[in-house]
Amino acid sequence: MDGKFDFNVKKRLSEWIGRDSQFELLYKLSRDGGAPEKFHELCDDNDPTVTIFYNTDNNVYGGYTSLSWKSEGGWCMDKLSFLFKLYTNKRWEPRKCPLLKTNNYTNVFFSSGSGPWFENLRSFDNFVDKTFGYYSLSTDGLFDGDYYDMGGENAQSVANGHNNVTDLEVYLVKDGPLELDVSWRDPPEWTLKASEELKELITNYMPFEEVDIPEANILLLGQVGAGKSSFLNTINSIFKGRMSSRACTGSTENSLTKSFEKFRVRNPATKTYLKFRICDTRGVEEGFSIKSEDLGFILDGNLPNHYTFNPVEKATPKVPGFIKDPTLKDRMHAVVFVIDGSTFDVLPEGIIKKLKEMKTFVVERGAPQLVFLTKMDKVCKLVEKDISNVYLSEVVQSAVSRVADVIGIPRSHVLPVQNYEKETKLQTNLNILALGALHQALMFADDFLENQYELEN
Ligand SMILES: Nc1nc2c(ncn2[C@@H]2O[C@H](COP(=O)(O)OP(=O)(O)OP(=O)(O)O)[C@@H](O)[C@H]2O)c(=O)[nH]1
Ligand SMILES: [Mg+2]
Repeated sequence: MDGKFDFNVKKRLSEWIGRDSQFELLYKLSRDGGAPEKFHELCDDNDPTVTIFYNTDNNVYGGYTSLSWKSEGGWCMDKLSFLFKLYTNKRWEPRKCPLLKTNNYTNVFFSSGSGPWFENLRSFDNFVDKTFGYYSLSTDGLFDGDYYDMGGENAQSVANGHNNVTDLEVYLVKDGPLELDVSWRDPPEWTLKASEELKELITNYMPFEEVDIPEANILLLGQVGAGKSSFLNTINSIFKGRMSSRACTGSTENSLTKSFEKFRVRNPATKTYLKFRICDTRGVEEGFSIKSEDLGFILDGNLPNHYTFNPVEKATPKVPGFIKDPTLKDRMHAVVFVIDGSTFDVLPEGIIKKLKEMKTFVVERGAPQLVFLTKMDKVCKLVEKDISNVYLSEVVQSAVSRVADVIGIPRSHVLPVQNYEKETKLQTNLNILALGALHQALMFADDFLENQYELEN
Protein backbone atom coordinates (compact mmCIF):
# COMPACT_ATOMS: atom_id res chain seq x y z
CA MET A 1 0.00 0.00 0.00
CA ASP A 2 1.60 3.26 -1.13
CA GLY A 3 -0.90 5.58 0.48
CA LYS A 4 0.07 5.38 4.12
CA PHE A 5 -1.45 7.40 6.90
CA ASP A 6 1.80 9.33 7.21
CA PHE A 7 2.90 12.84 8.06
CA ASN A 8 1.89 14.25 4.67
CA VAL A 9 -1.62 12.94 5.12
CA LYS A 10 -1.89 14.22 8.70
CA LYS A 11 -0.58 17.63 7.68
CA ARG A 12 -3.01 17.91 4.77
CA LEU A 13 -5.98 16.77 6.85
CA SER A 14 -5.01 19.25 9.55
CA GLU A 15 -5.02 22.05 6.98
CA TRP A 16 -8.43 20.99 5.73
CA ILE A 17 -9.83 20.67 9.25
CA GLY A 18 -8.40 24.08 10.02
CA ARG A 19 -6.03 23.39 12.91
CA ASP A 20 -3.03 21.24 13.81
CA SER A 21 -4.37 17.85 14.78
CA GLN A 22 -3.28 14.55 16.19
CA PHE A 23 -4.93 11.35 15.03
CA GLU A 24 -5.73 8.38 17.22
CA LEU A 25 -6.73 5.18 15.45
CA LEU A 26 -10.11 4.01 16.79
CA TYR A 27 -11.14 1.40 14.29
CA LYS A 28 -9.36 -0.59 11.58
CA LEU A 29 -11.41 -2.91 9.40
CA SER A 30 -8.65 -5.49 8.86
CA ARG A 31 -7.84 -5.55 12.57
CA ASP A 32 -11.25 -5.20 14.20
CA GLY A 33 -13.41 -7.00 11.66
CA GLY A 34 -16.30 -5.86 9.48
CA ALA A 35 -19.20 -5.95 11.94
CA PRO A 36 -21.09 -2.61 12.20
CA GLU A 37 -21.52 -3.29 15.96
CA LYS A 38 -17.74 -3.43 16.40
CA PHE A 39 -17.31 -0.17 14.50
CA HIS A 40 -19.90 1.48 16.78
CA GLU A 41 -18.39 -0.05 19.91
CA LEU A 42 -15.00 1.50 19.08
CA CYS A 43 -16.08 4.77 17.49
CA ASP A 44 -19.39 5.94 18.99
CA ASP A 45 -19.39 9.13 21.05
CA ASN A 46 -15.97 10.19 19.78
CA ASP A 47 -15.76 13.36 17.73
CA PRO A 48 -14.55 14.56 15.37
CA THR A 49 -13.32 11.66 13.26
CA VAL A 50 -11.82 11.03 9.88
CA THR A 51 -12.53 7.83 7.94
CA ILE A 52 -10.03 6.63 5.35
CA PHE A 53 -10.67 4.10 2.57
CA TYR A 54 -7.70 2.31 0.97
CA ASN A 55 -8.89 0.76 -2.25
CA THR A 56 -7.25 -2.07 -4.15
CA ASP A 57 -5.97 0.28 -6.89
CA ASN A 58 -4.01 2.36 -4.41
CA ASN A 59 -6.65 5.05 -4.29
CA VAL A 60 -6.95 6.62 -0.85
CA TYR A 61 -10.00 8.73 -0.02
CA GLY A 62 -12.40 9.33 2.81
CA GLY A 63 -14.62 11.60 4.82
CA TYR A 64 -14.49 13.87 7.85
CA THR A 65 -17.28 14.51 10.30
CA SER A 66 -17.28 16.79 13.29
CA LEU A 67 -20.17 14.79 14.79
CA SER A 68 -19.81 11.66 16.92
CA TRP A 69 -20.76 8.38 15.28
CA LYS A 70 -23.90 6.95 16.92
CA SER A 71 -25.77 3.68 16.76
CA GLU A 72 -29.03 5.49 16.19
CA GLY A 73 -30.30 8.80 14.89
CA GLY A 74 -30.51 8.21 11.16
CA TRP A 75 -29.59 11.08 8.85
CA CYS A 76 -27.99 14.12 10.47
CA MET A 77 -26.57 17.37 9.18
CA ASP A 78 -22.91 18.18 9.68
CA LYS A 79 -22.04 21.47 8.00
CA LEU A 80 -18.34 20.90 8.72
CA SER A 81 -18.19 17.48 7.07
CA PHE A 82 -16.15 17.06 3.91
CA LEU A 83 -15.01 14.28 1.62
CA PHE A 84 -11.51 14.09 0.21
CA LYS A 85 -9.11 12.14 -1.88
CA LEU A 86 -5.44 11.78 -1.10
CA TYR A 87 -3.90 9.32 -3.56
CA THR A 88 -5.07 8.37 -7.04
CA ASN A 89 -3.52 5.22 -8.46
CA LYS A 90 -0.58 5.70 -6.03
CA ARG A 91 -0.13 9.37 -6.99
CA TRP A 92 -0.38 12.03 -4.27
CA GLU A 93 -3.33 14.12 -5.49
CA PRO A 94 -4.95 15.64 -2.42
CA ARG A 95 -8.32 17.31 -2.97
CA LYS A 96 -10.96 18.43 -0.52
CA CYS A 97 -14.66 18.20 -1.40
CA PRO A 98 -16.51 20.45 1.08
CA LEU A 99 -20.24 20.28 1.60
CA LEU A 100 -22.07 22.11 -1.19
CA LYS A 101 -23.07 25.55 0.08
CA THR A 102 -26.49 25.01 -1.45
CA ASN A 103 -26.92 21.67 0.32
CA ASN A 104 -29.63 21.83 2.96
CA TYR A 105 -29.95 18.09 3.34
CA THR A 106 -28.59 15.78 5.99
CA ASN A 107 -25.31 14.14 5.07
CA VAL A 108 -24.09 11.70 7.76
CA PHE A 109 -26.00 8.56 8.68
CA PHE A 110 -26.12 6.96 12.12
CA SER A 111 -27.39 3.41 12.49
CA SER A 112 -26.30 0.35 14.44
CA GLY A 113 -26.50 -1.67 11.23
CA SER A 114 -24.06 0.49 9.22
CA GLY A 115 -20.41 1.34 9.22
CA PRO A 116 -19.28 4.91 8.48
CA TRP A 117 -21.75 6.45 6.05
CA PHE A 118 -21.52 9.84 4.38
CA GLU A 119 -23.82 10.85 1.57
CA ASN A 120 -21.64 10.15 -1.48
CA LEU A 121 -19.35 7.80 0.45
CA ARG A 122 -20.74 4.71 2.10
CA SER A 123 -18.90 1.78 3.68
CA PHE A 124 -20.80 -1.34 4.76
CA ASP A 125 -24.22 -2.46 6.05
CA ASN A 126 -24.32 -5.75 7.86
CA PHE A 127 -21.17 -7.80 8.25
CA VAL A 128 -18.53 -7.42 5.56
CA ASP A 129 -15.84 -10.04 5.06
CA LYS A 130 -12.59 -10.12 3.16
CA THR A 131 -13.33 -12.09 0.02
CA PHE A 132 -10.79 -12.43 -2.79
CA GLY A 133 -8.32 -10.49 -0.63
CA TYR A 134 -10.42 -7.35 -0.27
CA TYR A 135 -13.61 -5.96 1.27
CA SER A 136 -16.29 -5.10 -1.24
CA LEU A 137 -17.91 -1.90 0.07
CA SER A 138 -20.95 0.01 -1.15
CA THR A 139 -20.75 2.13 -4.31
CA ASP A 140 -24.13 3.81 -3.71
CA GLY A 141 -23.78 7.46 -4.75
CA LEU A 142 -19.99 7.14 -4.62
CA PHE A 143 -18.55 10.64 -5.15
CA ASP A 144 -21.54 11.51 -7.33
CA GLY A 145 -21.59 15.17 -6.37
CA ASP A 146 -25.11 15.63 -4.99
CA TYR A 147 -24.17 16.79 -1.54
CA TYR A 148 -20.48 17.64 -1.60
CA ASP A 149 -18.72 19.95 -4.01
CA MET A 150 -16.70 17.44 -6.01
CA GLY A 151 -14.82 20.06 -8.03
CA GLY A 152 -14.95 17.83 -11.10
CA GLU A 153 -14.11 14.60 -9.24
CA ASN A 154 -16.30 11.52 -9.58
CA ALA A 155 -16.27 7.82 -8.65
CA GLN A 156 -13.96 7.06 -11.56
CA SER A 157 -11.38 9.77 -10.88
CA VAL A 158 -11.33 9.13 -7.12
CA ALA A 159 -11.71 5.36 -6.87
CA ASN A 160 -11.52 3.90 -10.38
CA GLY A 161 -15.27 3.43 -10.14
CA HIS A 162 -15.28 0.80 -7.37
CA ASN A 163 -15.11 0.65 -3.60
CA ASN A 164 -13.16 -2.58 -3.07
CA VAL A 165 -10.80 -1.84 -0.23
CA THR A 166 -7.92 -3.59 1.46
CA ASP A 167 -8.65 -1.56 4.59
CA LEU A 168 -10.67 1.20 6.17
CA GLU A 169 -9.61 3.20 9.21
CA VAL A 170 -11.38 5.63 11.52
CA TYR A 171 -9.26 8.13 13.44
CA LEU A 172 -10.27 10.37 16.30
CA VAL A 173 -9.06 13.92 15.58
CA LYS A 174 -7.57 15.70 18.57
CA ASP A 175 -6.19 19.22 18.88
CA GLY A 176 -2.44 19.27 19.18
CA PRO A 177 0.78 19.76 17.31
CA LEU A 178 1.55 17.41 14.46
CA GLU A 179 3.83 14.53 15.27
CA LEU A 180 6.29 13.46 12.59
CA ASP A 181 6.48 9.76 11.65
CA VAL A 182 10.23 9.86 11.40
CA SER A 183 12.54 11.89 13.61
CA TRP A 184 13.91 14.99 11.93
CA ARG A 185 17.24 14.37 13.66
CA ASP A 186 18.74 11.11 14.94
CA PRO A 187 17.36 10.84 18.46
CA PRO A 188 19.45 9.63 21.38
CA GLU A 189 18.33 6.63 23.37
CA TRP A 190 15.99 8.02 26.00
CA THR A 191 17.20 5.79 28.80
CA LEU A 192 18.81 6.26 32.18
CA LYS A 193 21.80 4.33 30.84
CA ALA A 194 22.23 6.82 27.97
CA SER A 195 21.99 9.70 30.40
CA GLU A 196 24.61 8.15 32.70
CA GLU A 197 26.91 7.48 29.73
CA LEU A 198 26.71 11.12 28.63
CA LYS A 199 27.40 12.22 32.17
CA GLU A 200 30.44 9.98 32.31
CA LEU A 201 31.67 11.26 28.95
CA ILE A 202 31.53 14.82 30.26
CA THR A 203 33.01 13.85 33.62
CA ASN A 204 35.99 12.31 31.84
CA TYR A 205 36.31 15.16 29.36
CA MET A 206 39.81 16.64 28.97
CA PRO A 207 40.44 19.52 26.57
CA PHE A 208 42.37 18.64 23.40
CA GLU A 209 45.44 17.03 24.92
CA GLU A 210 48.29 18.65 22.98
CA VAL A 211 47.41 22.20 24.02
CA ASP A 212 47.76 21.44 27.71
CA ILE A 213 45.14 23.75 29.18
CA PRO A 214 43.21 22.92 32.36
CA GLU A 215 39.70 23.51 31.06
CA ALA A 216 37.64 24.46 28.01
CA ASN A 217 35.74 27.75 28.16
CA ILE A 218 32.20 27.76 26.80
CA LEU A 219 30.75 31.26 26.46
CA LEU A 220 26.99 31.82 26.70
CA LEU A 221 25.57 34.84 24.87
CA GLY A 222 21.99 35.79 24.17
CA GLN A 223 18.92 37.86 24.84
CA VAL A 224 17.67 38.69 28.34
CA GLY A 225 15.73 35.82 29.84
CA ALA A 226 16.77 33.29 27.18
CA GLY A 227 17.89 30.80 29.80
CA LYS A 228 21.68 31.26 29.90
CA SER A 229 21.96 31.13 33.68
CA SER A 230 19.27 28.43 33.80
CA PHE A 231 21.38 26.26 31.51
CA LEU A 232 24.29 26.58 33.90
CA ASN A 233 21.97 25.65 36.79
CA THR A 234 20.59 22.71 34.79
CA ILE A 235 24.06 21.27 34.21
CA ASN A 236 25.03 21.90 37.79
CA SER A 237 21.86 20.19 39.03
CA ILE A 238 22.55 17.13 36.88
CA PHE A 239 26.02 16.70 38.34
CA LYS A 240 24.91 17.48 41.89
CA GLY A 241 22.06 15.00 41.59
CA ARG A 242 19.60 17.53 42.95
CA MET A 243 18.11 20.87 41.97
CA SER A 244 20.73 23.57 42.21
CA SER A 245 20.47 27.30 41.70
CA ARG A 246 23.96 28.74 41.74
CA ALA A 247 23.31 31.36 39.07
CA CYS A 248 20.54 33.85 39.67
CA THR A 249 17.64 33.32 37.25
CA GLY A 250 14.21 34.82 36.74
CA SER A 251 12.10 37.05 34.56
CA THR A 252 12.78 40.74 34.59
CA GLU A 253 12.89 43.41 31.93
CA ASN A 254 16.60 43.95 32.45
CA SER A 255 19.22 41.26 32.61
CA LEU A 256 19.41 39.51 35.95
CA THR A 257 22.98 38.53 35.27
CA LYS A 258 25.05 41.70 35.45
CA SER A 259 28.55 40.30 35.36
CA PHE A 260 30.82 37.90 33.54
CA GLU A 261 30.88 34.67 35.54
CA LYS A 262 33.09 31.71 34.70
CA PHE A 263 31.30 28.88 36.50
CA ARG A 264 32.91 25.57 37.26
CA VAL A 265 30.96 22.38 37.90
CA ARG A 266 32.06 19.93 40.54
CA ASN A 267 32.05 16.18 40.41
CA PRO A 268 30.66 15.39 43.88
CA ALA A 269 32.09 11.87 43.82
CA THR A 270 35.70 13.04 43.56
CA LYS A 271 35.16 16.58 44.86
CA THR A 272 37.13 17.83 41.86
CA TYR A 273 36.10 20.27 39.19
CA LEU A 274 35.17 19.13 35.71
CA LYS A 275 37.43 20.30 32.92
CA PHE A 276 35.28 23.08 31.53
CA ARG A 277 33.86 26.41 32.52
CA ILE A 278 30.47 27.72 31.51
CA CYS A 279 30.85 31.47 31.13
CA ASP A 280 27.64 33.38 31.78
CA THR A 281 27.09 36.92 30.52
CA ARG A 282 24.65 39.78 30.79
CA GLY A 283 21.72 39.40 28.40
CA VAL A 284 21.16 41.48 25.29
CA GLU A 285 18.17 43.77 25.67
CA GLU A 286 16.85 46.87 23.94
CA GLY A 287 19.08 49.68 25.11
CA PHE A 288 21.86 47.39 26.30
CA SER A 289 24.10 44.83 24.75
CA ILE A 290 27.63 43.79 25.44
CA LYS A 291 29.84 46.24 23.55
CA SER A 292 31.97 44.88 20.72
CA GLU A 293 35.13 45.87 22.61
CA ASP A 294 33.93 43.97 25.70
CA LEU A 295 33.04 40.94 23.60
CA GLY A 296 36.47 41.10 21.98
CA PHE A 297 38.10 41.18 25.43
CA ILE A 298 35.98 38.22 26.57
CA LEU A 299 36.76 36.12 23.50
CA ASP A 300 40.47 36.92 23.72
CA GLY A 301 40.58 36.17 27.44
CA ASN A 302 41.36 39.68 28.76
CA LEU A 303 38.30 40.25 30.94
CA PRO A 304 38.59 38.92 34.49
CA ASN A 305 36.06 36.62 36.11
CA HIS A 306 33.25 38.55 37.90
CA TYR A 307 33.72 41.64 35.69
CA THR A 308 30.56 43.76 35.95
CA PHE A 309 29.34 44.94 32.56
CA ASN A 310 29.06 48.69 32.33
CA PRO A 311 26.06 49.77 30.23
CA VAL A 312 27.64 53.15 29.53
CA GLU A 313 31.35 52.58 29.22
CA LYS A 314 33.26 49.91 27.42
CA ALA A 315 35.89 47.89 29.24
CA THR A 316 39.50 49.08 29.04
CA PRO A 317 42.82 47.60 30.13
CA LYS A 318 42.41 49.70 33.30
CA VAL A 319 39.68 47.34 34.56
CA PRO A 320 40.91 45.75 37.83
CA GLY A 321 42.22 42.26 37.14
CA PHE A 322 42.45 42.88 33.35
CA ILE A 323 44.54 40.09 31.86
CA LYS A 324 47.08 41.90 29.69
CA ASP A 325 48.71 38.91 28.07
CA PRO A 326 46.08 36.21 27.87
CA THR A 327 47.08 32.77 26.67
CA LEU A 328 44.99 30.06 25.04
CA LYS A 329 43.65 28.93 28.43
CA ASP A 330 42.05 32.35 29.00
CA ARG A 331 40.30 32.54 25.64
CA MET A 332 36.75 31.37 24.83
CA HIS A 333 36.92 28.08 22.98
CA ALA A 334 33.31 27.80 21.86
CA VAL A 335 30.42 30.26 21.85
CA VAL A 336 26.83 29.29 22.47
CA PHE A 337 24.04 31.66 21.50
CA VAL A 338 21.24 30.89 23.90
CA ILE A 339 17.95 31.72 22.21
CA ASP A 340 14.46 31.46 23.66
CA GLY A 341 12.62 29.25 21.16
CA SER A 342 9.24 30.40 22.43
CA THR A 343 9.77 34.10 21.64
CA PHE A 344 12.15 34.01 18.70
CA ASP A 345 9.45 34.89 16.18
CA VAL A 346 8.56 38.06 18.08
CA LEU A 347 12.08 39.09 19.01
CA PRO A 348 12.57 42.81 18.26
CA GLU A 349 14.51 43.49 15.07
CA GLY A 350 17.14 45.40 17.08
CA ILE A 351 17.97 42.35 19.20
CA ILE A 352 18.19 40.04 16.17
CA LYS A 353 20.52 42.57 14.55
CA LYS A 354 22.71 42.66 17.65
CA LEU A 355 22.86 38.87 17.88
CA LYS A 356 23.89 38.70 14.22
CA GLU A 357 26.58 41.33 14.79
CA MET A 358 27.88 39.34 17.73
CA LYS A 359 27.88 36.22 15.64
CA THR A 360 29.92 37.92 12.89
CA PHE A 361 32.33 39.15 15.54
CA VAL A 362 32.74 35.63 16.90
CA VAL A 363 33.27 34.23 13.40
CA GLU A 364 36.04 36.75 12.81
CA ARG A 365 37.81 35.44 15.92
CA GLY A 366 37.54 31.90 14.60
CA ALA A 367 35.59 30.58 17.60
CA PRO A 368 33.03 27.87 16.80
CA GLN A 369 29.39 28.73 17.46
CA LEU A 370 26.27 26.86 18.40
CA VAL A 371 22.75 27.80 19.29
CA PHE A 372 20.97 26.31 22.28
CA LEU A 373 17.30 26.81 21.56
CA THR A 374 15.66 26.84 25.00
CA LYS A 375 12.17 26.51 26.44
CA MET A 376 11.15 23.62 24.21
CA ASP A 377 8.37 22.90 26.72
CA LYS A 378 6.85 26.27 25.77
CA VAL A 379 7.45 25.79 22.05
CA CYS A 380 5.54 22.55 21.58
CA LYS A 381 2.84 20.78 23.58
CA LEU A 382 4.14 17.40 22.48
CA VAL A 383 7.48 18.22 24.10
CA GLU A 384 5.82 19.65 27.18
CA LYS A 385 4.12 16.29 27.58
CA ASP A 386 7.30 14.32 26.98
CA ILE A 387 10.71 15.74 26.10
CA SER A 388 11.56 12.66 24.09
CA ASN A 389 9.12 13.99 21.44
CA VAL A 390 11.52 16.81 20.66
CA TYR A 391 12.82 15.22 17.45
CA LEU A 392 9.32 14.15 16.40
CA SER A 393 7.88 17.62 16.68
CA GLU A 394 7.33 19.51 13.46
CA VAL A 395 7.01 22.71 15.49
CA VAL A 396 10.50 22.22 16.94
CA GLN A 397 11.92 21.23 13.57
CA SER A 398 10.65 24.39 11.91
CA ALA A 399 11.77 26.57 14.86
CA VAL A 400 15.28 25.13 14.47
CA SER A 401 15.22 25.90 10.73
CA ARG A 402 14.02 29.47 11.23
CA VAL A 403 16.65 30.24 13.85
CA ALA A 404 19.38 28.68 11.69
CA ASP A 405 18.29 30.81 8.72
CA VAL A 406 18.01 34.06 10.63
CA ILE A 407 21.21 33.74 12.66
CA GLY A 408 23.05 32.23 9.70
CA ILE A 409 24.28 29.00 11.23
CA PRO A 410 23.94 25.40 9.99
CA ARG A 411 20.83 23.65 11.28
CA SER A 412 22.95 20.91 12.83
CA HIS A 413 24.49 23.57 15.09
CA VAL A 414 21.11 24.48 16.55
CA LEU A 415 20.33 22.25 19.52
CA PRO A 416 16.93 22.28 21.21
CA VAL A 417 17.16 22.16 25.00
CA GLN A 418 14.97 22.53 28.02
CA ASN A 419 16.19 23.88 31.32
CA TYR A 420 14.94 22.99 34.75
CA GLU A 421 12.25 25.50 35.57
CA LYS A 422 9.05 24.08 37.09
CA GLU A 423 10.51 20.66 37.83
CA THR A 424 11.37 19.75 41.39
CA LYS A 425 13.08 16.46 40.58
CA LEU A 426 15.70 15.55 38.01
CA GLN A 427 14.35 14.04 34.79
CA THR A 428 16.33 11.61 32.67
CA ASN A 429 15.15 12.91 29.28
CA LEU A 430 15.74 16.55 30.17
CA ASN A 431 19.23 15.58 31.35
CA ILE A 432 19.93 13.79 28.07
CA LEU A 433 19.04 16.85 26.01
CA ALA A 434 21.10 19.25 28.16
CA LEU A 435 24.11 16.93 28.49
CA GLY A 436 24.04 16.21 24.75
CA ALA A 437 24.10 19.95 24.03
CA LEU A 438 26.97 20.55 26.46
CA HIS A 439 28.91 17.63 25.01
CA GLN A 440 28.50 19.05 21.51
CA ALA A 441 29.83 22.41 22.72
CA LEU A 442 32.85 20.68 24.28
CA MET A 443 33.53 18.83 21.03
CA PHE A 444 33.42 22.15 19.15
CA ALA A 445 35.77 23.65 21.73
CA ASP A 446 38.19 20.79 21.06
CA ASP A 447 38.02 21.50 17.31
CA PHE A 448 38.97 25.10 18.03
CA LEU A 449 41.82 24.03 20.31
CA GLU A 450 43.11 21.65 17.66
CA ASN A 451 43.06 24.47 15.11
CA GLN A 452 45.02 26.70 17.49
CA TYR A 453 47.51 23.91 18.10
CA GLU A 454 48.06 23.48 14.38
CA LEU A 455 48.49 27.23 13.90
CA GLU A 456 51.17 27.36 16.53
CA ASN A 457 53.08 24.26 15.47
N1 LIG B 1 9.65 26.87 30.75
C1 LIG B 1 10.95 27.14 30.69
N2 LIG B 1 11.41 28.20 31.32
C2 LIG B 1 12.75 28.46 31.26
C3 LIG B 1 13.63 27.64 30.52
N3 LIG B 1 14.88 28.17 30.62
C4 LIG B 1 14.76 29.26 31.39
N4 LIG B 1 13.50 29.44 31.79
C5 LIG B 1 12.96 30.53 32.62
O1 LIG B 1 13.20 31.77 31.94
C6 LIG B 1 13.52 32.80 32.86
C7 LIG B 1 14.84 33.45 32.47
O2 LIG B 1 15.87 32.50 32.62
P1 LIG B 1 17.37 32.93 32.95
O3 LIG B 1 18.18 31.70 33.03
O4 LIG B 1 17.42 33.85 34.12
O5 LIG B 1 17.74 33.73 31.64
P2 LIG B 1 19.11 34.47 31.30
O6 LIG B 1 19.39 34.22 29.87
O7 LIG B 1 20.17 34.10 32.24
O8 LIG B 1 18.65 35.98 31.47
P3 LIG B 1 19.50 37.28 31.94
O9 LIG B 1 20.53 36.86 32.93
O10 LIG B 1 18.45 38.15 32.55
O11 LIG B 1 20.09 37.84 30.69
C8 LIG B 1 13.54 32.14 34.22
O12 LIG B 1 12.32 32.38 34.86
C9 LIG B 1 13.72 30.68 33.93
O13 LIG B 1 13.16 29.86 34.93
C10 LIG B 1 13.08 26.49 29.85
O14 LIG B 1 13.77 25.72 29.15
N5 LIG B 1 11.73 26.30 29.97
MG1 LIG C 1 21.32 35.17 33.52
